[in-house]
Amino acid sequence: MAKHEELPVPIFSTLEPVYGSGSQLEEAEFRFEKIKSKFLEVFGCQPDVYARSPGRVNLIGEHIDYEGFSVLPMAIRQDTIVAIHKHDARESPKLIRIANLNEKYTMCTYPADPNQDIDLKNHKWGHYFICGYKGYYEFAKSKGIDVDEPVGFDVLVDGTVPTGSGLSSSSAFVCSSTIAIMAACDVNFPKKEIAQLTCDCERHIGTQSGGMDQAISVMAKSGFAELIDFNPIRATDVQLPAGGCFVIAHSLAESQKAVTASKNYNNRVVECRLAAIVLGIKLGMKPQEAISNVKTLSDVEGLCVSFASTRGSSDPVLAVKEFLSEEPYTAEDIETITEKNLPSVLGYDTTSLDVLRAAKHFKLFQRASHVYSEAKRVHAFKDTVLSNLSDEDMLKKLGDLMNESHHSCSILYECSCPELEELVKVCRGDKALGARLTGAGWGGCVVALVKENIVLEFILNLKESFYQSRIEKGIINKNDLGLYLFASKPSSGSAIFKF
Ligand code: NG1
Ligand code: MG
Repeated sequence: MAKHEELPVPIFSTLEPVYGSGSQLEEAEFRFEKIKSKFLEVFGCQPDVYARSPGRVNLIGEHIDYEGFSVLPMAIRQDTIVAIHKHDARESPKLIRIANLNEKYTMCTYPADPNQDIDLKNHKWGHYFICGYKGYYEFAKSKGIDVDEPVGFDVLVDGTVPTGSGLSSSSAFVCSSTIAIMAACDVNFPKKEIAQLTCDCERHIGTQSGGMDQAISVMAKSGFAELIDFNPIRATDVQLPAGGCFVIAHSLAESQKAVTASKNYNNRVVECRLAAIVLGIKLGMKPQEAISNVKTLSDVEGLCVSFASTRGSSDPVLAVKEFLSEEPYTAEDIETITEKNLPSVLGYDTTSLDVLRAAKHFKLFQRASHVYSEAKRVHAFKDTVLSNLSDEDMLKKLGDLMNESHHSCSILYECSCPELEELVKVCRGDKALGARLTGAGWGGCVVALVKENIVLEFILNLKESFYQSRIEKGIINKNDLGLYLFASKPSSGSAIFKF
C-alpha cells in the first residue's frame, strides 16, 4: 500500500470524511451553503470545486524548520476553504477575482498571469492566493506538464484560522488556494510534492519560511501529531499520550509576520545563515567554500558534532560555545571572518538585503544555541512519547520540554513579547504541565499541555485571569472568546470537495 504522503489529496463528495458528524458537521454544512450562495451572488455562477486546508499548532520545534531540522506540529480544526470556478479560455478580460466571505476583506483582482510579480510593498490579503497560483504554474512547468494558456478564476475564500496568531492562517490559505487551482485544472499530485511546492510558493510573500506549516496542513492525519522531516519532506505519525490535552490561547497581540519580516522573521533566518557560515569557517572550511555550500545550521551540524565528540560530547551547542562570541557581531566583525561583504555573502537576495539594512548587529551565538538545542528537544519529545514511561510521567516530561523550548525562544531567539510572557506565566500558574509560544512568535498564541481531567477548569480560570480584563477594556468581544481560547485534538489535512 502506498504511504499516506505518497497519495494525492483526497477528493470527497460529502463533508463527513473531514467534518465527522454531529454539531461539527452541521456547522460545516451551514458554512458550505453560505459559501455557495455568496459565490453565486458575487460571481453569478456556482463553484466547480472546493478545497480546504487546516491551520496548525506547533507542539515543539520553533524556528528550526528553515534550518533543516525536524519539527512536531499537529493540524487544528480551524481551516480555510477556497471555492473556485475556472473561466473558459475564450472569456476575457482574463482576471483572477478573489472575494472573501468576511466583508472585512474586500475583493482583490489580479491579471491571469503566472509570471506577475507580487507587490510586496503594498500588502494585500489576496496576495496569498497569487502565491499558490504562481507556485502551481512553476511546479507544472518543472514537471513538464503541458498547461493551457492562463485563464481567469473566480475565487471565494472562507477562513476560520485566526490571523496573525501563529496558527498558520497564511499556509492554510496558500495550501487551499494551490489545491483548489489544481482541482479546477483536474490535476492532483502526491501530498509530499504539494507540501514542497506550497512551501516554495509561500516564499513569494517575502518571508524566507521553512516548510513546517504547509507540510502539516497538507499531510496531517486525524488523531495524530506529525514529526516532519525536511530534505526531503517526510511525515511520521506521533500518537500523543492519553490523559493530556493541548489548549491554545491567544495573547491578543497580533503578529504581522509578512509586514515585519525584515526586522523579525527574515532577520532570524539571516542570522542563522551567517552563524552557520561562520561556524563552518571556524571548523575548518575555507571562507569561499563555506559561503558557497553552507545555507543552514544543519549543513554544519556534522562538523560541530565531530568537533564536540573530540571533547567527549556530541552536542553541537559545544561548538557554538567554543567558536561563536556571546557579544553581538557587527557586519564588519563578520566580514573579517568571511573575507567578503555581507550582501555578497548572502547572494544579493532582496529580502536579505532588507534585513541587512534594518539590522544593527547579529546575535549569532544566541540564535545558533537556540536552533541546536531546540532540534534536540524535538527528538527528546518524540522519544518520550515512544518510551515506556507511565502516561503521568510522560506528560510531565513533555511539559518540561515545552517550558524549556519557550525559555529558549524567549531568551535566546527573542521572538516572544510581553503579552506572550504574561500568558505563559498565567497558564503555568493555572496548572499547565508546560506552556510555550507557538509559531513564529512576536505575538499570537500560546500552546499549553494540560491534563484532560482539568481542561474545563483550566479554560475557565484562564478566562478569569487573562481575558476578563481584556473583555472589559473592549479589546475582544465576550462572544468571540471561543476563537481565542480552545482545546484542540489533532485534525486531518487538506481535502478536495466536489459535490
Ligand atoms: P507562523 O508564523 O506560525 O505561520 C512561521 C513559519 C514556519 C516556522 C515558524 C516558526 C511561515 C509560512 N511559517 O510560522 O515555517 O518557521 O514560523 O517555527 O512563514
Ligand atoms: Mg504564517
